[in-house]
Parts: sequence; structure tokens; C-alpha cells
Amino acid sequence: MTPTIRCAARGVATRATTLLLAALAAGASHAGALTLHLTDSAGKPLVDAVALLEPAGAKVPTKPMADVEIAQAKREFTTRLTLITVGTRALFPNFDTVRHHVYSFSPAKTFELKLYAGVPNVPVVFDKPGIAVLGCNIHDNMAAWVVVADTPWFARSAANGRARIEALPPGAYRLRLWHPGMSGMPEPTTTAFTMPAGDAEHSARLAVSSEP
Ligand SMILES: [Cu+2]
Repeated sequence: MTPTIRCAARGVATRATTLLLAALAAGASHAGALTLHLTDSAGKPLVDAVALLEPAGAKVPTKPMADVEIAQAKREFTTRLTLITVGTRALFPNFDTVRHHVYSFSPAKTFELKLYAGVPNVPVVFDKPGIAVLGCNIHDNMAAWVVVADTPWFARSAANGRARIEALPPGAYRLRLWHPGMSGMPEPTTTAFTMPAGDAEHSARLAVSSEP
């Protein structure tokens, strides 16, 4: 008798697990791709706009990404815009023969890499969400931006102004939009956005008059 009971119990447990997995799969299948069409104030497609979708409810944890590189060459930052998650490390190699002095005074990340050549031996950890504006103490024209996301759902727009966010579950979000050309606006604009089940499209115009 005992083996039969054990067997039956295991059967129930397996069926419960199967139902649970099926329910989870059904929920996940309602997640869809969100395609954003981002334009400047004149309605022209905007490249390098950043879109972040933060759940209106509980935060969804993110993981740090692999190290990123924000190099300097020909007295410019080779990467003007970097989009990363909280906790990601950045390296600042200098490929020029002149020395640079990279800094940020932004609340999202305040740091300074004093006059250096080559690769500074300590990476910079972007440990808070927000936007860091980078500059160089020696070369005033050098500028770059690091957007640090505190959500797994983010994207930047391509030359056609499109930004695509995959596997976005339906629900209520804060849609945060930002572009380096939004001068004097260190914070993204925020609007409420509801993601329906399945794929969706959304258009938005940003307060950018021309490419920076
Ligand atoms: Cu410099």
C-alpha cells in the first residue's frame, strides 16, 4: 500500500508544478515588444534618444552589465552616449598622446580621473541611477553622457528614431525619455505609459531642436 500512496502524492505534486509552469508561461507570453518612434521638436527622427520603462509598481531588479569602455582618442570621447544598468563598471582608456582629466559633477556619479595617460587602473562603478555628464578639465569641448538605468527595460533610438524594448510585460509604467540635446534638462521627461498584452507602438516628441 505504501508505495501506491507515495506514487499518488508525487503525481499530484507533478501536476501542480505543471499547472504552475503553464500559468507562468501564459503570463510571459503576454509580454511583447514595444517599438518607440522618437522625434525631435520638428518631428524628425531622433538618433541616440534614451527610453527607460520603470514599472509603476514594485521595482524589478537589474544586474550590472559587462564592463564598458569610454575611450578618448583625437581629443574626443569615442563613445558619446553610454546606456548601462546600475552597478556597471566603465573603463576610460586614453589613446591620445596628450593627457586627459575626465570628471563628472553629476549627482548620479561624481568622480575625477586626474591627468592621466593610458588606462587608469581603477574602473569607475556607476552605482546610482541617473545621468552623468562627463567632461575633461583640459579640453572643454570634450563631452559624453552615461545614462544609468534602474530597470531591465531600456533602449536607445537608431538613426530612424526607433527604439525597441523586448519582452515587456503588460502593465503600468513610467516612460522616461531623454536625449543629450535636451540642454539644461539633466533629467528625463516622465509620462505614464500602459503596456497592453502583446506588441505595441508608441510615438513621442522630445524637446530637442537639433543634433548636439
Ligand atoms: Cu582631455
